[in-house]
Amino acid sequence: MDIKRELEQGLEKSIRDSRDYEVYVSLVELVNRLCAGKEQPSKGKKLYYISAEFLMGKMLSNNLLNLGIYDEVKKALEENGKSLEDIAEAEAEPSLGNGGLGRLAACFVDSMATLGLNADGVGLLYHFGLFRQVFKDNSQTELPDRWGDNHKILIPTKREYTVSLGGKDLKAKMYDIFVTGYKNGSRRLHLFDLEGVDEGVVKQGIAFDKKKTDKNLTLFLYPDDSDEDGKLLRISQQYFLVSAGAQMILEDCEEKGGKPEELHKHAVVQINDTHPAMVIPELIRLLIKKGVGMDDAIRTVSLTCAYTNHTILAEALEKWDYGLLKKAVPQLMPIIDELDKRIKKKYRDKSVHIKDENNRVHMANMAIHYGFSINGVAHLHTEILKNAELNHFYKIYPEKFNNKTNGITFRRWLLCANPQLSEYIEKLIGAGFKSDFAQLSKLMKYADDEEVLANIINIKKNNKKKLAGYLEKNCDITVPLDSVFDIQIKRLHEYKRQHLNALYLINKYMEIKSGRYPKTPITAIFGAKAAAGYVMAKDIIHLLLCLSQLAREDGKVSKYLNIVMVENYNVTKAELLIPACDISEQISLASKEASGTGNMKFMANGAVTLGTMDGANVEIHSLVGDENIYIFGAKSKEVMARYKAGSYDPKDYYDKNEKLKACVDFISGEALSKLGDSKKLARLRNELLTKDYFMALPDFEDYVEVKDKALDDYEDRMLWAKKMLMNIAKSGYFSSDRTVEEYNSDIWHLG
Ligand code: 26V
Repeated sequence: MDIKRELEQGLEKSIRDSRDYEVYVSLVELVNRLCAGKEQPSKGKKLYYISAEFLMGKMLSNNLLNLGIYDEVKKALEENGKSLEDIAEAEAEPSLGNGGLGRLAACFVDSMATLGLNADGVGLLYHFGLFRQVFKDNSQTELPDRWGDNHKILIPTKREYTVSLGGKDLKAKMYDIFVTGYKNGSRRLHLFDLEGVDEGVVKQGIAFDKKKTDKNLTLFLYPDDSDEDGKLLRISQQYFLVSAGAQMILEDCEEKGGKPEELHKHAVVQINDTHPAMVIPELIRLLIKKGVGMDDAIRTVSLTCAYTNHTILAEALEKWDYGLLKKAVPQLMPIIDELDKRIKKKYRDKSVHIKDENNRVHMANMAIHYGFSINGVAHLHTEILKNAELNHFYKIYPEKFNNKTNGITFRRWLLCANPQLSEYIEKLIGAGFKSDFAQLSKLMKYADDEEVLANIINIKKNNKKKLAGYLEKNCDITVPLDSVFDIQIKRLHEYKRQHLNALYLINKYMEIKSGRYPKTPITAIFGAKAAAGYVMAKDIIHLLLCLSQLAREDGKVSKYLNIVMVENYNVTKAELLIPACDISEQISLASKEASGTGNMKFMANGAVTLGTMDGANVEIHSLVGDENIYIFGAKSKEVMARYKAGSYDPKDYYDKNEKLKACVDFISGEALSKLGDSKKLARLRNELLTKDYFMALPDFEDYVEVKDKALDDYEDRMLWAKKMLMNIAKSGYFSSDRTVEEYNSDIWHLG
């Protein structure tokens, strides 16, 4: 292909005379043309992956790589005075997701396209996405993320559907994004947008009139739902997604000549967490409208829908007030009533009912009864679902429960994010690993090869340099290149325990102040957004930012300890941070992190995990063995027993351990209060001392000991490099291609 000619035709001028953004647009158009040419007619049963989030990240480089024209394009641009890296920067990151669940959905559509499955994504087109995080006075503030100026990736389609909300008819318009498969066909992500959405309703920050559903419906992902209007808006968004999605699915089925009462022969719907669970009653409702009887409609929908659980945190298992549902979606209530009635007739056990005594509708319960599969996302997580959290359901439907350990797309997270490492691996073991990541295990034969280990260290150094350059330019912070990069990046949540890391850093700070210096300087890096209304999470961000300032402004300390909080952490930043990491912090309270996927990305890039026996850490541990991971803290059984006993008191640990006491007190002490808001800091200390719901205090001592051991081991660079290599070599299991293949062979059964 003559790339230059292709691009310049679109530009109507030379590449050289075009601005980066113009070249970007022309490249997107080229990508879309190529994708359209690769589409295959949809044959046989089709999978719809329906999700409130798709955290796609920037798409250009990944698409070029998958289409096999990355090098060609790079060269053509360079010959015409442009750099692909600069042009890729012109792309804004689509803000269509929040965290792991959304990023997983993005990895899955990449794998579906790569594997050539008849499968598409279905989601919403949020104009302002989650929010853009800005730090002010050492605190998080939120602004709308105006990524939409980047609408070039969106392809308008002819499809539109009417969705009734609160008795009013609204119009859903469908836009598509092409998803490229690696050296294979392409698939589509279908996103619904409200016709007539009005960006002007957003006034200050991310505040807006929540009542104006006909104007605001697809503005934000997870708008604040602390009041009734917010809850109504969330329900409305969810229904808008599933109603438009269900209409599309039935239309597809009809187009293929399928009978509505045999929907399950033509479609399978994977429900990504509870947000889209209303697709079940909506499909039933639509089938009944088409003349299918209630029994048949329930039967075929139950054979069509499968549900993935991504969390055991009670607040995330959605329960909607019946009255609110009735206000937003009255048409759905007769169906929900019927589904509930059938369950109540069969089971006396209240814990499996759909509508509870407080008139709340349990979305997960509905999805388990009226779907044919329920899966957890890592071995431990599924075991906890079966044996504890959803045990009552497991007893009824043991055959429905299955595990699908999460995965990541190595195309983005290794090939694109870490080209130097990827090229080096190719030199060592050939290119086969690029389409079969299990082949990374061939690297094991180099575990004692000093030249290989030295090269891996060198690549890590280059990635650290790149990150340091970015931090210098964008965050005005200089980090020593010879320091150990210790990174914790993920949503901010108490169960993920960023504050446990903070307690460690306080301890380290105090050690340095008292003249005990680490052998190698430490650079601790965080990236995290806190939900706008989540007070404790925001207090933790405040603590981290104050700590960062404290270390930075103390010349004696900053030589040994730097604390960096990256603003507005997103996929693009993750791609820069992960390849530069030495120590990957995965320190959730055991039993709380369903899987984690960052842990897998770090591992593939040669970082060594410091973590609890939680989520997929457990599987990482069994793959790499004790010597290539640092495990600490209470195990899940112990934690669950502690909750059950109800006798945990953080004060017991605080009183017993002088070091811990000093660290906890430091939070609201003079040094930090001078830099921040003493009320917020005192509130945080008090929360830890009186509640500590996620049990950071009991794990503190072990965490300090094991982390210090990891830092000590880091001193022997060759030994450390061997650990890096072993992690890379064992990471292939976590390819999302493997996960998606398992979904297909166990759940979807696509041809
Ligand atoms: C729940 C809620 C509840 C109300 C407020 C907004 C909100 C937003 C998202 C969620 C669901 C979060 C579920 C989630 O992201 N789970 C993550 O899924 C990953 C992929 O399976 C997994 O690796 C992480 O461990 C899990 O936390």
